[in-house]
Amino acid sequence: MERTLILVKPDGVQRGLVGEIIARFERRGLQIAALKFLSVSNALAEQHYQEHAGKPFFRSLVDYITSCPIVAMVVEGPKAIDVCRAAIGATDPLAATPGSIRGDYGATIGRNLVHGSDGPQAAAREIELFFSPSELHQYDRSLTRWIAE
Ligand code: DAT
Ligand code: MG
Repeated sequence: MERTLILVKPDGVQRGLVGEIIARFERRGLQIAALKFLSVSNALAEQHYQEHAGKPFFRSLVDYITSCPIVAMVVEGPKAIDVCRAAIGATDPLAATPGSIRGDYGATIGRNLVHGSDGPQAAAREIELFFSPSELHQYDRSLTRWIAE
């Protein structure tokens, strides 16, 4: 069982796609472990995107994620990190497969709607940045056995 951090970025909120995007993960069979609506501070944005510090697009990335409240969620399931990355689609929406979130709703790399952690270490680090342990919920869902053996 894996957990991963998902963010519905400001363009997803502004465009009224929060419900649609959350539904994509629910329908994929992922279980919600945590969910909140928050404004991202400059400091949190810089920490979250620390691997991109120094890149030419870093400042605009931080400005973008801090420009409007976002939805942060933790979802879990077998191979949740890769399942979510597949549901989200390639970083550049132009290259994202139709049927993925970015492939269906995105057009440019600077407005690609959603974030998903890219590996187990990133997931652990990012979940801790956005959620305290008491905000993460463990519970049994009866349909889980119909999603994974
Ligand atoms: P992803 O969000 O698919 O994990 P990433 O971690 O490589 O992609 O980059 C984080 C975000 O930074 C990405 O969602 C959009 C932006 N970004 C990445 N590469 C970029 C580029 N070459 N030009 C502009 N923005 C870029
Ligand atoms: Mg990334």
